[in-house]
Amino acid sequence: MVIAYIGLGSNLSEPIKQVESAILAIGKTPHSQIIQVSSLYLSKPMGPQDQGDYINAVLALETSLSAIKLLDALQAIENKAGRIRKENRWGARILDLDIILFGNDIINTDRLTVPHYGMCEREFVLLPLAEIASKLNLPNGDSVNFLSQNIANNGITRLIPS
Ligand code: A4P
Ligand code: MG
Repeated sequence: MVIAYIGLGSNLSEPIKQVESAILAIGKTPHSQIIQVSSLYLSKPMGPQDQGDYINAVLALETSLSAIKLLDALQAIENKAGRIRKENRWGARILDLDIILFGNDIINTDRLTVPHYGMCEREFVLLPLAEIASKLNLPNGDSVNFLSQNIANNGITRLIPS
């Protein structure tokens, strides 16, 4: 079993609902169970600014799937949510599910780069990750807590559950 950290993001079609239903769907992944879920965060768009704010979260999934099988499962959930893959980089999306970390593995294949290539520059990944895993270190030894405390927060806000 490994613990995978999955980043969730949405800025279209009722983003809070998109992220909440994605969490439920990820909970049904075979050979896996969710062990922690961060709060939801409201974040300013990284990339093109002519798009709405994002809802982001991170969850911890204990799984015996391989990383590639987990990616297949996450992409099936994205597709079911109506995700259309477009050319425009960093554009608006109904649902984006990224494997942020997969245990201590370092993966560099055509389909997977883990740790996620952007995780250390993204407050919308580091803050929710530090909320549920403040003692975690990356495979290169960097501390999640340290990284999260030293990143510009770009106006991100943690949503308090109602
Ligand atoms: N892929 C490689 N590594 C991974 C990984 N670790 N996890 C491959 C998931 N997928 C991975 O992904 C393209 C391909 O990346 C996949 O087929 C998979 O084989 P995609 O989801 O189709 O494309 P994408 O997510 O649009 O790619 P890109 O450019 O990496 O987008 P980002 O970097 O995820 O950025 N602003 C805020 N505030 N919050 C956000 O969540 N998200 C984005 C998207 C832009 N701005 C944002 C946010
Ligand atoms: Mg993605």
